[in-house]
Amino acid sequence: MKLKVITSNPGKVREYQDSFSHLGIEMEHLHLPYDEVQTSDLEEVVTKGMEEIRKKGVRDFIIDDSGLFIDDLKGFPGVWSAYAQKTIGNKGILKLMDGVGNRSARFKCCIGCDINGETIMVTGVCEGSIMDAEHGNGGFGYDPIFTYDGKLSFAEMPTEEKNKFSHRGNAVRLLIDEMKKRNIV
Ligand code: ITT
Repeated sequence: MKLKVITSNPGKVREYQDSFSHLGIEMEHLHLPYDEVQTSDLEEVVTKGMEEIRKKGVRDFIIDDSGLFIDDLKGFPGVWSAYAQKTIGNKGILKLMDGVGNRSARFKCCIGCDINGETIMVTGVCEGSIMDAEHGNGGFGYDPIFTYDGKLSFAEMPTEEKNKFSHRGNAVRLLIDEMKKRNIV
């Protein structure tokens, strides 16, 4: 079985490839830009994105909308995570966190999957905190400043290890459960 991963982000494709390889599902990277509606809801972005992609006649695909939510910044960057990463970047986030006592944060990942004519939507969360500086060269986006265990950043872990604990890894496990219930895998 083949699933298209529709994203501009090759890092996401690597993570999906690692998560699905044991099921014999092959991931194919497809660049197909779709509108990411401005909303406070990851699920809404995914629902609208899936509608738009289906209208183009594409089937059997995955999209995900993810974000980093920092408690002391009232959930910022949250749904503006892509914009904040492109503009202020990790250094800008660290600056905003200067002197902040509570560094708790969570990553969320909402996956929308179109498969065999069915729609599956799941959301995975990973609780953690913002580190004091950037650590590691792996991963992508906010990985160098996020730690789930207070020790290593996601950028210091191989993909396989990040997937064990990450928001996307947790969302994929929920997705696979749903696929099993529907006898897709
Ligand atoms: P697509 O929308 O094209 O899939 P994107 O990178 O813009 O790719 P998102 O909108 O889902 O993806 O992500 C919002 C931001 O959060 C973006 O800057 C990502 O790099 C970052 N991000 C998402 N997942 C992440 C992860 O697992 N680790 C670190 N940063 C992540």
